[in-house]
Amino acid sequence: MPSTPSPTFLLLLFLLLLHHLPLTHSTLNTLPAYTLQPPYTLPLQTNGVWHTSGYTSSPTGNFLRLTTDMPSTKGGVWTTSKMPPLGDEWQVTLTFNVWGGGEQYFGDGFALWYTEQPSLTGKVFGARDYWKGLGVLFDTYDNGNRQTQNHPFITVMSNDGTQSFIHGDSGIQSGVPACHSSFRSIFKATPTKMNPPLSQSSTVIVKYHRGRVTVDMNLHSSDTWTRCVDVEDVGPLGTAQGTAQGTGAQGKNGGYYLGVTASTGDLSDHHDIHSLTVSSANAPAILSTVKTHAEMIAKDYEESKGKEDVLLEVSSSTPVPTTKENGGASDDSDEIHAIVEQSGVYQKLHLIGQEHDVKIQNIKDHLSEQLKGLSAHMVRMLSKIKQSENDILMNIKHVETMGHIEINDALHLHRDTTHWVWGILILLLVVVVVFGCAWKKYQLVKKRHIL
Ligand SMILES: [Ca+2]
Repeated sequence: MPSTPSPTFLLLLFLLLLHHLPLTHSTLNTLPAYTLQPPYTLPLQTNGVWHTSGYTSSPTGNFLRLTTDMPSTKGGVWTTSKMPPLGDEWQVTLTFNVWGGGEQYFGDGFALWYTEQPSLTGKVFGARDYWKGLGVLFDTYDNGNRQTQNHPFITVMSNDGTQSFIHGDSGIQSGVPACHSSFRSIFKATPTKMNPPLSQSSTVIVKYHRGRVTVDMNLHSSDTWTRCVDVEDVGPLGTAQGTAQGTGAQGKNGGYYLGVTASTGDLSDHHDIHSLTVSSANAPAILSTVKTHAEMIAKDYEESKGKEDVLLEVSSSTPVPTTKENGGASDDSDEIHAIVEQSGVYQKLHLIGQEHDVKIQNIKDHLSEQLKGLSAHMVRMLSKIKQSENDILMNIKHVETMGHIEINDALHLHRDTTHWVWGILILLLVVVVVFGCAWKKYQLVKKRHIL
């Protein structure tokens, strides 16, 4: 971030920001100081606004992992102090992934809290029971119906400190609004596959408006938003009147603590938080002020510099000229710098850049998974080929062994047969010679008698 960006540069930043701002939440302004977004390092670099607890980690820096897929863990991320008063209309947008190797049984889940006190541990998804405030509970394990799991369920529970969240009761507490929502992904080892892929994270928007709480879900980066819960007459939730400063300002009528917690029990899952944004109608609408000041300062700056290459100038760290004509501009520039920093322009641009990084990382992860799957397949194929080769060699050896025995037997038999034949032949030869001699002698005797 340049230390002394020029007014024109600020104006360009502002216009770029306006281009990227969601138009659907025009009445709500973001409190940038309370935004959670990658890259993450622990401890969190959020000027002390957020802190993590328990098993929370950030293996890649692209998300906060509240729990890993291992039993009996708890993790969370909470605001260090109470939120500024959010007024009677505010919302929290949370992007996340819940996933693990369990195909039928998994748990326990996570929760988004807006409560009077933070809670770093407890039996309700890593936070304590009997809380005061709002809990949006993402329950992935049906404690009460273990034969036919019907979860995950999302439950909205406003509590005055006297109610207990019941894990049993078929997993859905009587009288407490809830909806079924398949926000979980399953990792299958064989074949290696994530379904749905982790690149398709889910997003929930929890909105409070004058006692009405709505929960809207976008599952796995789809094009569809689904109204999950819509409940009226939710009690006051730290909504005392005042002006949210968006910079951690406190007041005796301040709001509640905001937090996200997760837990695992006998069953487990990864609970990953990608980003969190808080918006409030009570937050100062400083963007229009920024625009007015930015336009004014940019105009003065342009007039003072003529038609030079402004973009080239502002890209350098050259300070804004402080001539007599621009003295007022310099003061305004400091003011606009402060306002822009408070408005979260830099943070928003940084977020845009990070979103691209996250998408690229997701593509890399996806390709890596595909490669791993292909590699595993190749290893299995090579193993089968090797096994077939061994079988063939064994068969050849067996045939050779069998053939050797038969040939030896044949040769042996042949030798035996030959030996017997030679005896007969010699005997016949002797008989022939004797007969020949006898015949010759007979002829001589016969010839003498005739003569
Ligand atoms: Ca449960």
